Amino acid sequence: MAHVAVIGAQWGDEGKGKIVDWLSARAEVVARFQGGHNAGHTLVIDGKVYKLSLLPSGIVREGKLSVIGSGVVIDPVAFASEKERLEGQGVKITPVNLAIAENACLILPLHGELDRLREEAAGAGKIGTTGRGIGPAYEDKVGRRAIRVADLRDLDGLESRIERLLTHHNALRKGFGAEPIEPASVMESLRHAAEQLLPFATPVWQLLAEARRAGKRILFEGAQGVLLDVDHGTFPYVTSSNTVMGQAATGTGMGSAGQAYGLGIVKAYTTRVGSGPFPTELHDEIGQRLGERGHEFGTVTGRQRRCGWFDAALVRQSLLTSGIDGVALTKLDVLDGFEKLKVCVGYRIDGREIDYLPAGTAEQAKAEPIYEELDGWSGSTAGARSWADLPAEAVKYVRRIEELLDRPVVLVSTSPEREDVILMK
Ligand code: 2SA
Ligand code: MG
Repeated sequence: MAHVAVIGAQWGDEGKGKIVDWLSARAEVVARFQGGHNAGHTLVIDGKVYKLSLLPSGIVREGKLSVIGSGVVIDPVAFASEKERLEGQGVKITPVNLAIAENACLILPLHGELDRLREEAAGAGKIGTTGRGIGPAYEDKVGRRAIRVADLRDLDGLESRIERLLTHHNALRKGFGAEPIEPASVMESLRHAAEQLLPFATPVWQLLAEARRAGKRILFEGAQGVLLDVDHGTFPYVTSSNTVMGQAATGTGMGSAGQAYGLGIVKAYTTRVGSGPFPTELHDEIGQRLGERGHEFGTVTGRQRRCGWFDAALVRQSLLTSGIDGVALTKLDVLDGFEKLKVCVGYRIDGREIDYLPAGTAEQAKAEPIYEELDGWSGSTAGARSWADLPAEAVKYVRRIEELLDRPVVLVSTSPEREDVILMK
């Protein structure tokens, strides 16, 4: 299979970074197509930890081309600091191994501020965003107010665009009691952005078309997860981009990306950070144990993640809406030592049984999980690299998940280390 799209099939943090890193050994190009520096991908390579937010995971491997597609919203300040941090760890980042879509939209300081102002004002009704300005930046894109990377080539010509942007933002800010922003401060941000981004700016759709023609393998790296998709996720508790596989095409300009092999990354239990429905959430010591064993804290914000049992009904839905062909199951080792494991196979809503989560917020709030109970295992799966290393009950757990999801589990990850992977035939 030539091209692969790696898609988180839950609420993010499924361990995509490690899988993308592992797969990138077998690809020439790694491209991001949505989100921004709200993503948090942790790679552990020979004991060394790399934390990526905006840059594609391919950046840590030499000889790979990393692409930031136009579907990504780019914060130049975050870009500069992430680049500097990685360079400090010995990673080379040059226009030879990094390309940024010239038609991508920018995240400016005013976007982050608006994001945080809104969240603060919302109190208990907040979304629980990462506060990185992702939502407001996408709003400006769709609202046709955004400044794009290519615009930075002609800063002097941006006066009227900045004015239009500020007419909108200053009116919003007024509503929150925040001071208006002066055009000069936006211009200063843009000057910095031009310096940071322009060396990497290029029509990436062309690069990808050439790579494709040359028979190079392209890996599309999703961020967040399908349940955070603005169309198919648990709206309004979602991020502001499409996270499903179809976005790999629009978010890079490689129209045929939808034909890639869809690899869904699925954690062996469930986590979510931020507000919103989570039918299998555990508020007891089991949930706590999952969080501790799985080190469930946000990579970007350090926020504690909510934890619960595996939800097969929800993931099955994700796989279908996203066009997933096969599954990589991650963090199986976190379940080591549990006597019993539960898997959600559907929901009861007002006494009615259904096998998917309906779109209505009220119905979602009422959804009670229907569980199936499986035996746990006392042995360890941590670091296993072959099927034969797994306890029999762990094999059963994986096989049952496979049945419930109606997709093959093609890969199992058993630790954060790059090489701790079981490949299914
Ligand atoms: P936003 O900031 O507008 O995208 O937030 C909207 C919702 O999307 C969720 N979201 C995430 N959920 C899990 N992981 C994410 N990335 C980081 C990580 C998060 C972190 O990998 O750990 O460090 O906290 C991510 N990004 C966005 C967010 O929680 C809101 O529910
Ligand atoms: Mg993450």
